[in-house]
Amino acid sequence: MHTMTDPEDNWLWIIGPGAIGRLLAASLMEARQRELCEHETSALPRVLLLGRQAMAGQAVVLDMTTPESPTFSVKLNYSTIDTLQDSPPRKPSAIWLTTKAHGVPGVWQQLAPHITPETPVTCWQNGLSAQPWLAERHANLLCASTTEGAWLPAETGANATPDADSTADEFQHLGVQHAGRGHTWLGAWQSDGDGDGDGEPDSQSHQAALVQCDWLRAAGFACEQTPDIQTRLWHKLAINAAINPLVARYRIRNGQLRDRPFAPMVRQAVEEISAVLDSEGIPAPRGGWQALVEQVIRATANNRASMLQDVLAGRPTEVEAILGPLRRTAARHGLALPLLDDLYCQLSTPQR
Ligand code: KPL
Repeated sequence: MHTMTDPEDNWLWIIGPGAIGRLLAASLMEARQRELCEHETSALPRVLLLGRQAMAGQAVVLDMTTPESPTFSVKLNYSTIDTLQDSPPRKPSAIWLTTKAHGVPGVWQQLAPHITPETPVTCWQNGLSAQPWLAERHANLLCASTTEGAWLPAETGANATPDADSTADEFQHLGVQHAGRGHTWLGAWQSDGDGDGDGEPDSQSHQAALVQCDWLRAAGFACEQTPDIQTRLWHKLAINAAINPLVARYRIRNGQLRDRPFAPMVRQAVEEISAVLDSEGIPAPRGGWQALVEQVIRATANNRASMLQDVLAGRPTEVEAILGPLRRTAARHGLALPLLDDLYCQLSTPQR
């Protein structure tokens, strides 16, 4: 029998077992097992998935369907954030935060006592509220921006509870559907005054970003390290701001934005957004903002956007994380955002 090289102390904590958290956890664990089988060694970390909800045991099975292959299943360690206090697991070598943006402050309060200032923490949130908030509290901060498409199967929605079938083999099963392949950018957060956007090649966070890009590539994701993650985050925010509030407000699929009366609203939203980004010096995409937003609407025509799904499920939305930074930047530059302000107000009051 062969001895497998499998460093015991290389643990990645993924906090937030939503669609992206499950996608990342399942893909990394599958790649790690494959590497161990083929080469008897793997530089990929073990994964501990952390969530709020207690599961049947200290492990779960993730069942993932992918665009190319049948469902595969991987078992991985699971713990609740609440139990970190009582039985702290092995210290992590890195942390990926995959909760919604508004979940970050609560999670951070419970997490901070268990990690050192050197632990690299990567924010995977939409919008631009969690990242600057965390940058004030933790220096070794990375951010990721991804266009991977992942959904929770209906029967295992965000509030899934263990069911009789799923515990037949003693572990609770969590599903995730990898709906479409995309691209991921990863980079060190540059706090104001950190430099001129060309990064600090020797910084801890930069090194961590290179390592984590390797992990993601080994797990099958197209990933690029970037010295300017802020611009990437603004671009994703712009797309989300043009699409999500409108589809959530009118409860329509993305593709319906091409029809009347919505198409002129999209154009107005994009005009308001691009004026804010121009004033902030954020470079526009090559073909312009209108073309980029139209292209995303076309590519995701059949989707119910994440904000619409939150509204329909009665969950808090990411409206603050997405429209909040635009509204604050607009106020700083004296710009009016009539449509986006109106959508912000409507979506900030509880939806029925
Ligand atoms: O990212 C998205 C989301 O749903 O949050 C878009 C691009 C709008 C696709 O639905």
